[in-house]
Amino acid sequence: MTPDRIRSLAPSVLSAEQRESFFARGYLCLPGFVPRAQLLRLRAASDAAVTRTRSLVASNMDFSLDPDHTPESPRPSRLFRASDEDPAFWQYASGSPLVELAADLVGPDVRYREAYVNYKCPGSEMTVHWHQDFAFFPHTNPSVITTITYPVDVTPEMGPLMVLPESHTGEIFDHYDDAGAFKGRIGEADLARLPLDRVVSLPGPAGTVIVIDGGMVHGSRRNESERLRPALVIGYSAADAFPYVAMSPQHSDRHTWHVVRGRRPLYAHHQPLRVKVPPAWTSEDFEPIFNMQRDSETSGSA
Ligand SMILES: O=C(O)CCC(=O)C(=O)O
Repeated sequence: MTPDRIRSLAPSVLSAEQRESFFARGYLCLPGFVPRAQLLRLRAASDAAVTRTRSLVASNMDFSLDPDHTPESPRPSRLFRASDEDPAFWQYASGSPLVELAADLVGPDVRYREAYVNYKCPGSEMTVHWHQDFAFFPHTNPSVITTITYPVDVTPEMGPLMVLPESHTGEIFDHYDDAGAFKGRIGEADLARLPLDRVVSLPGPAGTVIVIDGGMVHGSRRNESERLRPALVIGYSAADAFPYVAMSPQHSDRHTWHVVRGRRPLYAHHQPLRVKVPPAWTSEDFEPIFNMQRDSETSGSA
């Protein structure tokens, strides 16, 4: 699906202006997007996941934990495969209004990718350095999006998502280091070429949904507040965009790569894009983004 084909179809949850703004700027921030009842279910599911980490002493296939996590003072950093972990997450990821939002942006046939929750605990060092999602899972065409839902109010000091508007129209940067290790972040030399003074921070009230293009340069700072910052991340693509590599076992849930709206395509749509192929994402070489980014800490912080 190309933007021109998508434009020929009327949007259902966005206005035509919002859709144009997404194509031009690479992101939308939609406060109040999640209906109240659904928001309460998501918040309860997120809280219940935090409570489940009380039985854990170390990270596992379901949760990544902060180094100072204890069962008495639970400090998760990521819930993997949220759609499998709680029906509330899958109901949200596979239903309206989120899938309709995806359809407005990638076309009527929508492929689901993944769902996970990033938790930034108060006092946590967790920073997400500048990166582009497409570098983690390149597809045969760029009709790939990520949605971020805030189940609670996210204020500016809580480490909200930050985006560099229009960066989705440029190149997909190298996310490997000079030694050939995938670092999940854009290197210093490339960052120096980017107008990071134009970065936009996106705090928002509970129920805000942010959607970014797979090529968007984005990241987030640490949580400087006393409150937990959960962010539910759910990805989709046009159904005719096929991934080059499998998802890591940590991120691959029962529904990964399923078409959740419209029809399963019989042909892939190809659009040439130069992007390095990421690692094979076996369980052994997979690390959550903040771990793989951490051992190359430099001034390129978000
Ligand atoms: O949780 C965040 O602030 C950033 C999320 C993100 O960019 C990611 O998980 O790739």
